Amino acid sequence: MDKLIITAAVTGGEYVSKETTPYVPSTIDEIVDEVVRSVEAGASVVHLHAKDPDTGEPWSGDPNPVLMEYVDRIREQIDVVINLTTGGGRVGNPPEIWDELVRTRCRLGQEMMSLNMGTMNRWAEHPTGEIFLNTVRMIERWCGYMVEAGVKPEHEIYDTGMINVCRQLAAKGIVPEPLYVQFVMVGGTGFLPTPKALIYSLDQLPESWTWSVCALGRHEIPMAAVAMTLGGHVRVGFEDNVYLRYREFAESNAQLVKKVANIARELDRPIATPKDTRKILGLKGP
Ligand code: KMH
Ligand code: ZN
Repeated sequence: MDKLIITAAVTGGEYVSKETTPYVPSTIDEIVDEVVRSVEAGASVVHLHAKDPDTGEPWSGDPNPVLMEYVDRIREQIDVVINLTTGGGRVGNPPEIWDELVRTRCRLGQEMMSLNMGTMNRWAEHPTGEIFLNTVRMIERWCGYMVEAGVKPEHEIYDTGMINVCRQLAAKGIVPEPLYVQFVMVGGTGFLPTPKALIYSLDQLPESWTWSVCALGRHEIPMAAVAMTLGGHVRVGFEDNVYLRYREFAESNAQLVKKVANIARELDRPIATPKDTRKILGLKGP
């Protein structure tokens, strides 16, 4: 079993702002500090969305200059694998320009990017509306941009049908195998966050592929524990959950990272460093 890759989704993503919790980082200093704390707690990958520094809402307009500053500032502070979003960065941008925004975003110095593997109804209110648009043609183009730039796609899977879209990408040679997939267990309009749903999905995954799990809210830590025992990797952080325990806000993403790191240690599952993670996922390095 590989060492455990812990991803910290520190910025709160598209749905968590200062209105949700006062602890979500939104200024660049806050975000860099949360990244450093999360890496010191055991994270080897950080996943980032561009945020409005005052409100913590998703950045409206071209997110790339904001994300580039995050990458540069983080690189000055600490070694970590950086994963930039493509599901985010749509607020205030018409779909006609998403392609160009993503193509440009492939070259900000990060090693990984999220790639959402299908269109679905959103599981929460969002400024861009009810539909989370990811057509097969978009996915194929964006995947091509990532591979061309030497960036590793993290294939976000919200339902089993999306595993087949991953298989088609590999079969068409658009992305080299083994793929790295993440089961995004959002409940609501996607996977129910249950061990049964995960095991059913794993049955359909080619043996050589590596995988991670993220689940929302109170399901985050229990599903992380299940994933760890099954040999998978985990994602935690304010993008998926803002509570340390029932009705108690986590004051830092690092507290959530520490929780899963402690569970891993009790399971004698060593935790991957950024260097280990680059080896496990075949990353080119910063
Ligand atoms: N929002 C998460 C549930 C992305 O950023 O493109 C999955 C995610 C996707 O992080
Ligand atoms: Zn995200």
